[in-house]
Amino acid sequence: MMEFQKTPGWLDWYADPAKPTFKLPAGSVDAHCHVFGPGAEFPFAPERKYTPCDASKQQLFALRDQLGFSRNIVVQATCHGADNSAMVDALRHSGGRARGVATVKRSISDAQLQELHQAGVRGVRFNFVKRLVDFTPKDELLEIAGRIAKLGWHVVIYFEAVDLPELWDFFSALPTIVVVDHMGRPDVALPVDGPQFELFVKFMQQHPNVWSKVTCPERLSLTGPKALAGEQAAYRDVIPFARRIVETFPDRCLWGTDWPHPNLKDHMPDDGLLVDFIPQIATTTALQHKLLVDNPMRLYWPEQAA
Ligand code: 0GY
Repeated sequence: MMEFQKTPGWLDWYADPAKPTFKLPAGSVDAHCHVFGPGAEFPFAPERKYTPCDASKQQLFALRDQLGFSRNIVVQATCHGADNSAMVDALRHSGGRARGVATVKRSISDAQLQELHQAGVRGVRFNFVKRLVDFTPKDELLEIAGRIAKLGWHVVIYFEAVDLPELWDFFSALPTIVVVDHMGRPDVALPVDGPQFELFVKFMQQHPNVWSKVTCPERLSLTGPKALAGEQAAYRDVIPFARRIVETFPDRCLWGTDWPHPNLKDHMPDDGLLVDFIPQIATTTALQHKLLVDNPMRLYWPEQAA
């Protein structure tokens, strides 16, 4: 049996999350989460940049129920490379309550793509965060995008805000819906109406096929999880950024926990408190319903969407 040693300093997911005070609307979707292994059953990829703790499908489904979600979108984590078996196994054991986003290589066959589709995969992820993956040539990614477009899938992109100018033309050439992870990772120390975030807003304005996950306050925040006396909330520096996206693009935003939160360095969030962050960024019941139910259902379960 393969034994894995976690990356030094690795923070494990929070074992006993609070029951959220915010009651999620019926049918809510956690639209960004992962499974890790377990490594003994689904070994981590040789080319991985980190070795995580285990985070199994059973633990993911227990979290879903504890928080009050109905469904999950399981996104292939880079520690599994292009071996989607742990993610696919989670989809197959979800009773139809999970769909997935895979990582694939150009060498994947049509039959293998079909098999992923049958399991519930509806997208591929292209990752441009240099600490997570090695470079993949753009022509290979465009070829993959062209093939998965025929299945009705979308492309999820993960990049750092400073890299958007250089990636703009490539992203513009993608022929599918394009979903951006974590609002394109803005530097939230900069003004919400400054040039960096304005560029991202402009990117969404100019491309009606682009959606954004308003996820990962715990990853983006510099002020951190502690609500100060008299201050509004945890992760208060992220609120104006996420709120801007939710209010400007109410029909093109998604929310997820990002459980089990890979590569956090200073704290591990209580996922219950992350759910309590939602009403800070989606401030009306109408916006909350779009963010948590209507939008993810339209993208991942169009056959069941209202
Ligand atoms: C996230 C963020 C990260 C990692 C991954 O697939 C991954 O390894 O996505 C990160 O380290 O920023 O979305 O989980």
